[in-house]
Amino acid sequence: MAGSFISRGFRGRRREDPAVAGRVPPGQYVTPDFPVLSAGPTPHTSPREWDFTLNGAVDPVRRWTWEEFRALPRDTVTVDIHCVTKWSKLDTVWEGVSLDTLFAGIEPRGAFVTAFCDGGYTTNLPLRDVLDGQAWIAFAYGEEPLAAEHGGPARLLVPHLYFWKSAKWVRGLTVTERDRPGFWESLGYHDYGDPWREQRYQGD
Ligand SMILES: Nc1nc2c(c(=O)[nH]1)N[C@H]1C(S)=C(S)[C@@H](COP(=O)(O)O)O[C@H]1N2
Ligand SMILES: [Mo]
Repeated sequence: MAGSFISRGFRGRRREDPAVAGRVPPGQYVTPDFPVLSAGPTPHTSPREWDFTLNGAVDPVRRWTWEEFRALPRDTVTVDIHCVTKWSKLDTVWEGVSLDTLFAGIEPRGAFVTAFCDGGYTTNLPLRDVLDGQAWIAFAYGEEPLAAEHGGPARLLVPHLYFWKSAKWVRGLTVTERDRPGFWESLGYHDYGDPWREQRYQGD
């Protein structure tokens, strides 16, 4: 009897499981793990060299040093994340600066952004998907500074899209008038990547 009360937590939950019903997009399973998925080696940029830039079709261009960035108002957010390789992780806790804070007082002249990163990774998103409380530049995970393998010192966090859009080691956003495919999007991943519509690959 007693054994039946042992909680399995979210370990290996299938999306049909009532405990997670409505929170797991089609084709995904829930994992307690936090896998590392990187297309290349992990860059190590010290805070002294790190800055964050908003450029491209924006007026004015903005740049924050690490110190300036860390002095900005921050949010703590608890979100579910969904990787295109089919794992989802529920209730992940992050701390970061909202993109609304970074775009305050900036006049964008384009409807798209490309995130760029140390190591050369890029990913594209509609500008409207990173505003209105939907995206952060996260510098902490689970109350600890963000580990380098997960994108530290800072990564983009856009939980409502597949996790490849959440660019690790992010150094800035370029606003563009036309949508320009990023790294995975050029290799056949979906341009937008909505997990609830299973937009994994171009044509989905
Ligand atoms: N710079 C950079 N960002 C990246 C990637 C990458 O290879 N380089 N991989 C993406 C992919 S495919 C996923 S699923 C997530 C994985 O993040 P994690 O390693 O913290 O789980 O980061 C995304 N951001
Ligand atoms: Mo991924």
